[in-house]
Amino acid sequence: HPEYQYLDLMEHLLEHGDRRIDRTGVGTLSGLGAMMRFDLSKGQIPIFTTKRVYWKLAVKEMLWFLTGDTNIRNLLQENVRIWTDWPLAKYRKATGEDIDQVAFEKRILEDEAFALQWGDLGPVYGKQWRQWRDAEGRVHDQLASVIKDLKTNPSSRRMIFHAWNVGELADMALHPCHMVYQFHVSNISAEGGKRPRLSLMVFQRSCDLFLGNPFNVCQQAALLAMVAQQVDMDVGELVWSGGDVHLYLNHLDAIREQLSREPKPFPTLRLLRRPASIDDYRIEDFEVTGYEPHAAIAAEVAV
Ligand code: DHF
Ligand code: TMP
Repeated sequence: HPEYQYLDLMEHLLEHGDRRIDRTGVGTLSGLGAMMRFDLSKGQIPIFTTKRVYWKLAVKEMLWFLTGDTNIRNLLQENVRIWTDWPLAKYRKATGEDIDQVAFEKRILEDEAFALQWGDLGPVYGKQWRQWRDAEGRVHDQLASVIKDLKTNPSSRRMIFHAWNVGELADMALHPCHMVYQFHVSNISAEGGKRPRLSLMVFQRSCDLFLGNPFNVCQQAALLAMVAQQVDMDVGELVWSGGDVHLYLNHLDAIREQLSREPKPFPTLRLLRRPASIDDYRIEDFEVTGYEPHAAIAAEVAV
């Protein structure tokens, strides 16, 4: 079962990870360099089954990246609360006010001026994917360029979008974690005849394996399915690669519980509609069937 790539990586880090400090102060068991490959050609989607993964939150986060937006207000309107901790920490630090998460989220939702001032994460993923600003001030829609290349020059080895815009890192709430996306097309021999097959490789420089990774691989598979649909190709493989892959020390009991469980089959993803462009997908377009995971395992995110 392909989920063992994930479980084995966590087990490896439990046994051999380097116990070290990290930016958040929580501490991690860490290693450098990992890869997981998921064959999605039969319509599967890698939503891990050994704990329940809230795949709609992960796909909604991806749809939010695609809009180019960077304010948590639009996430909160979709009931996605995974990014609140960072603006909240900044607000508390700046004002000294001891506001709780629920009250802060309410204020972001109800007060547009407050959201503009305190809800923005800076020029993170969506901004860089859709509106990368270069040294001359020109703006580049990297995702649109990739889709254009896929349609006109699919043998290209330059179909990349990248979030690590060095000049803007200091303004981001968090530096990009999943930072390089590279597309690749197979079945494009000169003889033709076969339907081209689209694959995606991602490089993630830093990965919280227990909390972040299940969201990341699921949403990246969703992106691959959307782009393949837009360019009329079949789906091939998702190749996920990680730089600093780590287990937070406050997740270890949760991880041991997860490792005691047997994976179940991956569910199937179907796109119910063919939207006119990559900008027109909605969460209702994603149908996931056959997802019967083990129970959720709650854990604290390190801020
Ligand atoms: N920081 C750290 N330390 N780890 C992360 O994974 C991470 N991810 C970020 C931003 N900063 C991060 C964005 N993605 C959760 C999942 C993904 C995510 C942030 C948080 C999370 O907490 N997931 C929970 C449940 C979420 C919910 O129900 O709202 C989970 O059990 O999957
Ligand atoms: P860092 O910037 O110090 O590396 O911290 C970022 C943390 O967030 C790190 O634990 C990786 C994790 N992370 C993910 O695993 N996936 C994500 O999508 C995001 C945004 C963060």
